[in-house]
Amino acid sequence: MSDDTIFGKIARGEIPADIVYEDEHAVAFRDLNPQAPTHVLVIPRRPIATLNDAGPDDAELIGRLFLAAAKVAAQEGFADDGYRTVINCNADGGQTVYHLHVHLLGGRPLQWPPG
Ligand code: IU
Repeated sequence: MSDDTIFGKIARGEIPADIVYEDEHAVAFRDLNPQAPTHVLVIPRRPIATLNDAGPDDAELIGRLFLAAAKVAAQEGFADDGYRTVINCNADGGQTVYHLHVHLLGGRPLQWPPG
């Protein structure tokens, strides 16, 4: 599957990002327009456009993205205080980049519900 999104380029190392964690399956980097003191995006190296495009074979990979987010939360020092992980899907979900990503937001109390 081809992936010409900016996140695909980051995953392949073609453009720089402020990477805070990476492994064989995932890359986590700081959001350029942070909505909290820490705002990190965790992406799979393998391109999946939206959560709707994930299939049963992606179940483990998606679990790994959330485990990576928890690792970054611990790294950033707010795991015990708390944080939020979220995947936006398609237009009404607010998705703007079509390479699946988990937002990790932390470092301040977060409001609920989101807008
Ligand atoms: P969304 O869930 O697709 O809306 O999230 C996209 C995020 O990617 C959003 O928070 C942007 O600020 C962020 N972002 C980025 O960090 N670097 C980029 O080059 C682009 C978007 I384009």
